[in-house]
Amino acid sequence: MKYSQIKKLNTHFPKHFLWGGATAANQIEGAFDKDGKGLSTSDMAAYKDPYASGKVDNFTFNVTSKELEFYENHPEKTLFPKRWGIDFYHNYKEDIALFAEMGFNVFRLSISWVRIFPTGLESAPNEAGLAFYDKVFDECAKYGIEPLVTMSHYEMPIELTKKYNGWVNRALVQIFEKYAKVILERYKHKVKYWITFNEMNMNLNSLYTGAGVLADLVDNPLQAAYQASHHQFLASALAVKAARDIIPDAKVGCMINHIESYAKTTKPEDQLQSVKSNQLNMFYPDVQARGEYPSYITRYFADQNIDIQMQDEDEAILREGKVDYVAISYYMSHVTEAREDAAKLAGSFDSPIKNEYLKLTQWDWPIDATGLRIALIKLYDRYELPLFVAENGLGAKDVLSSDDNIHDDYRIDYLKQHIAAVKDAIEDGVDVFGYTVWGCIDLISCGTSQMSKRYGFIYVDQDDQGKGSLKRIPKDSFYWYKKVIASNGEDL
Ligand code: BGP
Repeated sequence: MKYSQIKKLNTHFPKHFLWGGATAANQIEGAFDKDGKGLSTSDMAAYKDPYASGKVDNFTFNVTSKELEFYENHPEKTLFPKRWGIDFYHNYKEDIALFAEMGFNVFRLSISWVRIFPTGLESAPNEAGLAFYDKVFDECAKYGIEPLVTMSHYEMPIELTKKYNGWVNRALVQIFEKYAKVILERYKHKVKYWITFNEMNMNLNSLYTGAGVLADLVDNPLQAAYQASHHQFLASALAVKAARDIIPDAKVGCMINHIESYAKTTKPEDQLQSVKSNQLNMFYPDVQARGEYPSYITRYFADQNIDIQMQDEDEAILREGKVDYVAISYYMSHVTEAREDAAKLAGSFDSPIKNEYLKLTQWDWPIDATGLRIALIKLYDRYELPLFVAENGLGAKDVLSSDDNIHDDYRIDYLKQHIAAVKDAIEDGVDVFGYTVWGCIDLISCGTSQMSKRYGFIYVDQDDQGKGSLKRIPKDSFYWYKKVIASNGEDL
């Protein structure tokens, strides 16, 4: 027997590869005050922020206690685009039908915690909220679309921020566990694929968005980010355990925003920094996939004066709640070098060092399809667990042409390169089982709260002020992706 007969080279996407798109409740649903829903942290993330600056805020990842107080007292003075989304709440049938037309066999969406527990503290869940997702999952089932559900995607009850300052408080662990058990139980016959927390590593970047924490109320934001993350690790592990009890064939994943860090030069110190930056990026799946804190973090915590609170049972909880797969969002790579602030920059979206080989998006995000291949190879080497690309895509300002279409060849180009990179990674031996394009229908941008930063295959007629008919128009990329899916990734 020859080696090649035992180990086959994978030159194609696997037969049952999951193709689809990804969204988050707070960026699409709207109907922010319907059917008993409570207010979430994302309902309090403003686009136009008259209190802080009087001008359009281009980055809404952090909110201070003063801003929150102002928004609560003067909601009429600002814009909260995540309250209106794209009204998926009332258009889900039409939208899912369009996804089906493209051939999706998976749709990633999140459940809005505040539809289920409006303040997080109720003893019983809100039936109307639960019923909404039943309808959504049933609609998916009609077309053979597998839902992949994120339990917590950048939103949580604002009451938990006000009462506990979010995830820095250990009380959140049990509160979340209860929410997780309720949704697992309710949807056990409808949902098999789960992600516990979206991009947990972004806590380092966006304490409010990721962990519901008002950073001005903590002494040391970095310490708070790791403390909040520790509580989310526990909550995630408990949710994994609950999923195994409730849904025997459930697949539960963790997720990070993977930003690969290249060394600026071949200087050994720069190379070392790249190793360290990448370790920090993978710290989250290290804990969630291996079930324990990695040894390198001890020195990092000591260097950064971080000392988080743990309890005796925590190590066992983490060990027993290891995930089944690792999901990533992938948008860009970074460049790093040996410098004082390198550790801080490792967790940040913005890198001050440019990569001369890469073009940028309209929002200055470096476009690097090979970086996706590198990420997949490294993550598989590290965990030998199945991988899922839960987000990837191009945010761009689409313009409606005179024939009322969107000719988004730039998006097709971007996706073509990245899907080819996934295919190459599969040929490199990596086990990737699905790919969902971020914002498969135009939605409210997470970081900027703008509508005009569009990712979709489907255009939604709405502007940054929330004006428009909400009409859905398939873009050129819609027909292209349909062809990609129909050919199982052969026809790019
Ligand atoms: C990820 C988030 C998404 C999302 C995407 C694009 O970090 O999980 O919610 O929106 O990034 O980011 P943005 O909307 O800021 O362009």
